[in-house]
Order: sequence, then C-alpha cells, then structure tokens
Amino acid sequence: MRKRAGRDIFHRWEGNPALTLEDIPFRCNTVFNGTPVKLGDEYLLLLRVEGQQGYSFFALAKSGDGFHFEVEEKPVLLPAKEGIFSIYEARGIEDPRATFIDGSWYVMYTATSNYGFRIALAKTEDFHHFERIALISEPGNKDGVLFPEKINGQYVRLDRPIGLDVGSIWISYSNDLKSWGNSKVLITPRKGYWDSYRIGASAPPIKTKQGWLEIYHGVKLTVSGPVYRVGAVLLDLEDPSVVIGRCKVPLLSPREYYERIGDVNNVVFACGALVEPDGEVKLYYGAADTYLCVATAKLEEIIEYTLGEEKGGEADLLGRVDNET
Ligand code: BMA
Repeated sequence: MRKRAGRDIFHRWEGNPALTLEDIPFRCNTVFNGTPVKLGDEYLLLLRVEGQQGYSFFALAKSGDGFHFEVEEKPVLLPAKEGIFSIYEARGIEDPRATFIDGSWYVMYTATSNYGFRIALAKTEDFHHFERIALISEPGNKDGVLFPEKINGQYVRLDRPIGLDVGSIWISYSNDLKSWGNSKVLITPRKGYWDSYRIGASAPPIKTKQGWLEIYHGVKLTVSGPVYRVGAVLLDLEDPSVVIGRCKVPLLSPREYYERIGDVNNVVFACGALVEPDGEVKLYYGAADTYLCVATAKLEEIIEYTLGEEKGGEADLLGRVDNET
C-alpha cells in the first residue's frame, strides 16, 4: 500500500472539536482559544468564551487525559467592573496564555476596549481566583507570552505590536513583570509565505535542548480573506532575541469543516501547548473562532522543521533555498 504523508505535521485528535457551544453549561456564543496547564495528572484549560453580546471572558475546563474536557458551571474570570482595568476591559478579555514562574501561575491576556487592545497580566494559584497585576502595554499590542524562567536575571516576553499595519513578533524585558522595555523586533512576516501578512506569538515558549521553541501563528491574506496557520521558531536559550531556526512550512493549517467554517473562517489559533514525558506535544487551538480543538505532534519533528532538517519535506521536493526570516 502507498505510504501517505499525512495532512499536517500536527495530527488532529479524532474527537475534534473537543469543545463546542454544546459543552458550555451557560448560554454563550462560542468557545475557542484556550491555554492548557497540567497539574499532576489533571489537565486544566483556561478558555476564552464569547458571550452572546460579543464580549469575551474566561471559563475553566478539566480533564484526566488532555482530550475529554468538562467545563465548570460558571466563568472563572470576567472583565473587571471597577478600577483601572474596567476601562481597558470594557469590551472583554481574550486569548489567555498561562506560564508557571516564581512558584505561581501568570496569565497574559488581551484587554479589549474602545481604545483598542492591550496586554494585561494576572496571577493565580488555582485558576479560580485571579489577582490582576498590571496593564503591561499601550493599545495596539496583543499576543503576549511570558517565558517560564528569568533569562540573565530578567523576565522576558514576546508580543505583537501593530505598526503601519504590519504585525511582527517583538521581545521585551522586565525586572518586576510590570514595567517592560528594551523592546526589539524578533521576527517579521515573510513575503511569499504562509505567514506573509501578520504573525504573533501563540504558546508560551517551551524550553528544549536545542533552544526556546515558540509556536506562533501566521496570517496570509487571500482574496477570500485571511488564513490563520500555526508555525514555530527556535530561539537561543541564553539570548532569546537570537533566532536559530524558523519553519518554512506551517505545522497546522485549517482544513477540516470546523476550522474552515465558523464565526471567522479559516482559522487555527493556538494559545498553548504541553509537552508530555514521551515527547508528545499537545497543542490546544481555537478553530474558526467557534470551537476548541486538540492536535499532537512529536517535539523532535517540530524541531526538525524549525531547523530546516525535515526529510522528504517541501524544501527537498522543490529544492527551494531561501534564508529570509
Ligand atoms: C486574532 C485574535 C484571536 C482570533 C484570531 C482570528 O487577532 O484576535 O483571538 O482567534 O484573530 O479571528
């Protein structure tokens, strides 16, 4: 029998979509982008749920295997009703990304208001009670992800400020998680590629032997609108502003009906990934801004792709040599 290559480097779970509107115990519009956490044998997913009015908030789902989730009865974090956060969360909170550092969980998320979107940071011990720490960007910035350890004595984050309609991934540093600076551009969209229009950090960086693995999203504009895909870049362990490799092809592209058709068509958008002890990466992604899905891949294979060392891939077939990053 003929050997098939498979559709993408990430393999979709056969039970996808893992969560839909029908799994939410309260009335809402959709459930999609979520960030995973593994506590012992339990998997938690902090989920973005969009209410019927169109504003988002967070709910929590639990699972024993990382695939079958049960959503809790009530949301765990709503847009702030008072204080400074209430001004900038007036249109909701979106796209949480959880990182464990200094003995606590920190969640970077997008605060949305009439002034635009900015990055906010909250702290939690149990994913039920959250302490808002600070609004850590001005408007026009989102996709904030925090590295899970200090590097050269400083906290490090990636984010996605928009300038002249171009969305690139930037890196910034902080001594206290509240004030950030020394910002510089890390990677930009690539002309002619699947990530030619905009890119942004997706999962909080994962430490590997070869470098920090950042699973990011790339957008290409087509005549029928944007297409969101998943890719990866590898950053130097000691100096993550140095790019070691970046995959030429996407690791996951919208293909299934639940990724193609929904509130926003043609979107796969991750907010986190877990690496299991056997090297399996579980990627949690929103599909078409309407469903929450899971896909898996081998860590080793993802790294091969970021280093351009994949065998039998497109680079081999086309012989394309292009070092643009
Ligand atoms: C991005 C984010 C995501 C969303 C995606 C596709 O800019 O806002 O929350 O899933 O667009 O609509």
